[in-house]
Amino acid sequence: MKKIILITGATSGFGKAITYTFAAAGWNCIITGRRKERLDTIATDLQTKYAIQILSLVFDVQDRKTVADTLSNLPEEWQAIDVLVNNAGLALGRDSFENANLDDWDTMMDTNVKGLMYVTKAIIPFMISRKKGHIINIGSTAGKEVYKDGNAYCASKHAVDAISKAMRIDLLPHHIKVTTIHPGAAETEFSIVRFKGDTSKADAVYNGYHALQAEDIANITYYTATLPEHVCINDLVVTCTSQANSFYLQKD
Ligand code: NDP
Ligand code: 8X3
Repeated sequence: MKKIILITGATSGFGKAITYTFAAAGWNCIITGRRKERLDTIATDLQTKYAIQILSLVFDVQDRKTVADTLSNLPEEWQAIDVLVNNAGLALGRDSFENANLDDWDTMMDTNVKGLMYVTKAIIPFMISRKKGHIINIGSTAGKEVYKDGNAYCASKHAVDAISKAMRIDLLPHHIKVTTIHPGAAETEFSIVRFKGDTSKADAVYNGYHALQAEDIANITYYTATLPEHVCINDLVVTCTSQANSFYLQKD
């Protein structure tokens, strides 16, 4: 029987690359995001290329009721989820505490923290009933160190780190693995979103060095998800070779 993975934020960046990697390996994929057209295009492409099934679900992870209604009522053949990747997330703005926008703060907290918790809460009953499962949360180096003007984004990713540790303890009796992957700077649509469409500011983030690519994180996610049943990577910090941590980035 084919394995099933659910990926949030599959329309772009890490989530899209993770979807392609698992689909190529023969996994059936539940893909989610707010942009339906992108999900439709990905589903058509993958189902043409590979002998797999795709279930596309359009929802905003911030919408607690829709998340619960949609995921709790998954078609029966899609309920045996082996791996959940909580990837949907974003940064909005890079402003000092006193200048930052409250709506941006709310969106980051509601998406990166509460959205991840809503999705997980809806999926774990399926894993608990099967006495197995693997939750992979995408954190960030911003969840390990706080950098200037990173305030709420860093706080949201520190929360992901803490929630992941909490999940790992609470879900232990149910034999559910919890892995957190913390990437450093990676060239996706992340900075375009952060700088609200200002592509010159976004491009500048990745100039002068070879940043992580979405496929790097997809390959690492696949590795962590395909280890033997008794092995769990708990916590992984991954940067490109030019980055030591949030503070040290070598641009030649
Ligand atoms: P992208 O902007 O390329 O992708 C973000 C994904 O999240 C999109 O698919 C988007 O889908 C989805 N998303 C955002 N908000 C919501 C929402 N409210 N509801 C549902 N889906 C949502 O960025 P990345 O791939 O880089 O980001 C993925 C994750 O990786 C994020 O959690 C980010 O914080 C984290 N990260 C990124 C790093 C980087 O440097 N790129 C480094 C470390 C961590 P849609 O818009 O269709 O809803
Ligand atoms: C994204 C990486 O360095 O912008 O999580 O925080 S960084």
